[in-house]
Amino acid sequence: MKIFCPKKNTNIFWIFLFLKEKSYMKRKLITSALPYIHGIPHLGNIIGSVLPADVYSRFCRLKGEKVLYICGSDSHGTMFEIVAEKNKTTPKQIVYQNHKKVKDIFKKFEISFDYYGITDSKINEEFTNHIFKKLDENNYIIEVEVENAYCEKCRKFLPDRFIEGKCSFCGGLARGDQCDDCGRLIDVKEIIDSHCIFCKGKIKFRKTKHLFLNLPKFEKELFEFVEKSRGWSKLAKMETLGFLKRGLKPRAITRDASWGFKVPKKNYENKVFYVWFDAPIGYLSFTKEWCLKNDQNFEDWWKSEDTELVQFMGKDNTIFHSIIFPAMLLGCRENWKLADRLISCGWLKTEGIKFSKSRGKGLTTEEALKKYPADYWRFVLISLYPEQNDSVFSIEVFREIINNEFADIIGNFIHRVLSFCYSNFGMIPKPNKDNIDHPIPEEIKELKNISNTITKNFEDCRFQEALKNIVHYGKKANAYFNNNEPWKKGEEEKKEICFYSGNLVKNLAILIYPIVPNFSEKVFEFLNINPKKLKWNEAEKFDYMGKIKKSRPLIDKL
Ligand code: B3M
Ligand code: ZN
Repeated sequence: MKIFCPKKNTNIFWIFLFLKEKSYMKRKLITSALPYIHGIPHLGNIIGSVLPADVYSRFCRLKGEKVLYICGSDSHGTMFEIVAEKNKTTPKQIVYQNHKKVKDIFKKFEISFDYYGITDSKINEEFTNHIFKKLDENNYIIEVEVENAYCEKCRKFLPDRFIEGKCSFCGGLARGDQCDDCGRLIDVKEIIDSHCIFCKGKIKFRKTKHLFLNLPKFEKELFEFVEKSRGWSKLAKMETLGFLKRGLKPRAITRDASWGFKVPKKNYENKVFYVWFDAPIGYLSFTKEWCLKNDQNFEDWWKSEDTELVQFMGKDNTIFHSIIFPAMLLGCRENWKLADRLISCGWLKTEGIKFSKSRGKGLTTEEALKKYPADYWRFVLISLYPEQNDSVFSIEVFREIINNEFADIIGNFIHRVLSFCYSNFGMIPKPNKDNIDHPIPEEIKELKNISNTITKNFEDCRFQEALKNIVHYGKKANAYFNNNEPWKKGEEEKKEICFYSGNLVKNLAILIYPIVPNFSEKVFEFLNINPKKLKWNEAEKFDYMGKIKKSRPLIDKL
C-alpha cells in the first residue's frame, strides 16, 4: 500500500502526532454486563451489552488503542436453583454445561472478548471475600433483622426470585426484586398477590438476619462521582441521578440460599452472598485471570489513571453499575478504579414484550444463527440499537433492513465497483496525476466529512447513528460511481473514477468493520489487504491502489 505523507511544514503536525500517540498509550478496559447463564442468551442479551461492547472494542483496537475487553458468565443466583430443580440436577451442573454453550454462541456471533470468565471461580471467591472483609472492617456493613418471605409448605425462606406477583407500580409481572415490565426495583413486600413459584402457596413473612451494605454513607461521594462523569449514555446518567435523588437505602448483600459463595462471617454460615454482590466483582477477577495468563500487571488496569474503564449494560442493570458496585469499591478504601463511562441502552422488544430468557420470549441466539449468518444479525441489531428508547424487532423489520440497506446499498456498491475495476484493469488503478490528493472531487470531500462524523459517532458510543451514517456514506459513494458513469468514459477518466471508487470501497469496509467484521474481511480479501495491518485512520485516505481479486456478491437478499 502506498502512503502519501502530509506536508511537514509546521510544528503543529508533530504536536498533533505526539498527542495522538499519547492517547494511544491509554489503556482501555471494556466490560459488558455478565449474562446469566441459566438459559441460552437471546437477541436482547446480545444487543443489551455484548454486541455494543464488541463494536466499541473493535473500533478502539483499530484506532490503535490498548484494549482489554472482558466479560463472563454470571453463574450464581437463585434462578439456577429453580432451573436445577426443574431438570432434576444441581446448579453446578447447569452452570458448567451452559457456560460452555454460551461461550460457543458468543464466538459464533464474532464477539471478540479478550477474556471470558465465569463468576464461580476461585479468584472471584477470593476477591469477593476480600472486598467483603474490607467493607466490614471499614464499617460499611450492617446487620439488619428483616422479615423475609417464607413458604411454609416448602419450609424455606424464599429468595426474591422464588416469588412472583403483580408489580405495585405498573401492574406488570414482578419477579423478586424487579418488575419485568417497568424495570423498577421493588421491595418483595410490595408485590401484590405474591406467591411461591414452586408450590404457588401464599407467602408469609418471618424474621431473619442479613448483612447490608450501608449505601447512605456513600451518598456524597456517589453524587460527586456521577456529577463529574463524562461520556455516559443519557439513559445511564438519567437513571442514576434519579435513583440518587430519591435517596439511598442500605441494601442486603446476603441471601438465604444454598447456591453461591458462602459468607465468611460468624452466624452467616448458612447464607450466601447475593448474586449482585459477587457478579460485578467478576470484572476484577476476570482481569486478574487474564493478567495471570498473559503476564500483565493487574494494578495497571484497576488502579491506574491511565486506564479508562468503559462499561456496557442494559438499562435494568444501570444502578448496580453506577451506584452499588462503585460504593463497594469506594468502601474498600483501596483506590479501586470506578467506571469512567457507563453506556446503558433500552430494550429490544418483540411484539411489544421485552426479550426474556426465563419467560422464553424472543429468539435465542442459537435459533437466530441457524437462520442467518452473524453479520446479518449484527447489522440489524446495531441498526435497532435501543440507544434511548426501546426498539421493536420483527422478522419483517429484519428483512427490510437487510434488503434495503445491507444488500442494496452497501453490498451492491462494493460488488459493482470491484467487478468493474476487475474487468477493466484487474486492479484499483493509479490515476495519471502527479498528486492524487489534488484536486479532490467535491463528492469525495463530502464523503471525507461523513467519515469524520462516523468516527465521532463511534467514539460517543452512538452506534445506531454510526451505522445510519455508514449507510448514508454508501449511498453517496454509489451516487459518485453512478453519476460519473465510468463505463462511458475514456481511459484516463475511467482510471480516476475507479481509483476513487475503489478507495471508497476500502474506506467503507473499514468504517463498517466494527459492526460486521466478517463481511469487511471478505472485502479486504478481494482488495488484497491484510486486515491485521489496517488502522482506523486509513478510512479517510485515498491512496490505495493495486491488484484485486474477482469479487462476488456478499449479501443475499432475503
Ligand atoms: N447477570 C443481569 C443480566 O444478565 C446480570 C448482569 C450482571 S453484570 C455484573 O441481565
Ligand atoms: Zn412454596
